[in-house]
Amino acid sequence: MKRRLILLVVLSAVLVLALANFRLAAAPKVLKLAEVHPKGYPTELADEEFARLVEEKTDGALKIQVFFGGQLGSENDVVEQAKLGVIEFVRVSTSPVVSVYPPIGVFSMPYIFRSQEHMWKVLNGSIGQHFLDSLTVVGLVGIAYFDAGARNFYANKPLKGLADLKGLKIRVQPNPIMVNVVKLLGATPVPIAYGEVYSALQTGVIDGAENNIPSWISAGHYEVAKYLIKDGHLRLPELLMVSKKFWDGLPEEHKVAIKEAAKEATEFQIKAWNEAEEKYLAQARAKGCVIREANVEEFQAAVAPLFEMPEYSSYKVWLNKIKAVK
Ligand code: GTR
Repeated sequence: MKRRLILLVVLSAVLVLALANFRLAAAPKVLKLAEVHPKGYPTELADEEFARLVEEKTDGALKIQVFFGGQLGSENDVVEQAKLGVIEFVRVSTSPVVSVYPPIGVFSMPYIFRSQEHMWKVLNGSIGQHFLDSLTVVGLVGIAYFDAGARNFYANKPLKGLADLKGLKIRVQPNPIMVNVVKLLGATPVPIAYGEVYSALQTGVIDGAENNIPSWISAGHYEVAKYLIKDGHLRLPELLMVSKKFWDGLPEEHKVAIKEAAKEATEFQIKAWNEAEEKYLAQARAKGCVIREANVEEFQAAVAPLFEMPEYSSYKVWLNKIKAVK
């Protein structure tokens, strides 16, 4: 009887251990996704939707946690970390990618998209696919674009026209093309990370910045810089990318699931974006912000020499292709 009891105890212990082991083996892998925007911002909402879809499509095998609000670092930092495989997914602007993959700087050239529709035709066509695919050479896998609307200038002083930008210290993303654009417009470019813009405005390190209306409002920049001039110099696509190091170790069915999820997340994001643009514009008006329409031709003429700079000559072929997309 005693022997039987001991055997039973031993067998139960073995069973418990085996079950625990099985649980461990089947536990979903938790993956990181870096996002600079706060919770509820349209790209963050799309990241969450992407995470939900990936979990659903991989039957719970892949679980993505969205680290919003820049918790994992600046966009330039997280791009580097994704290259190393420390972070699996990043949602960033195409701008910080220019430092690791200069050809994508084509999208940072000003006034190249005629409208939101034109941009999406380009991104959904062979040009967009080319740039997503070519990121693998630097250790990144591009899986989707998101919408970031159009960027405009804003400052702590009234901006009625190009002349008002003269001499102002304007924050730009750490991207050499934007440095040149702002110089050509007569202002002083100050490249700093997104997370530092608010305090730089408050302390007077900068007089203004440039971004889309949802960022201007959601990051609180409008509190210090309430004058915005709508020149729409950039429609800078956002990118959702995977670390190639991580990607290469995935089974084929998970790659397919991630790509499908990214496609659906893009559709979701565009809708969220369009709603957010209206919502934030209404907020800007309610908060007493001053929004003026720019004489865009005046701005375009000022930046025209950029297109003749030798460092951007390799962009010409792509710029012509983009222009030709009807
Ligand atoms: C926003 C973009 C962010 C970040 C930011 C910036 O429009 O969504 O990813 O790039 O601009 O200006 O740094």
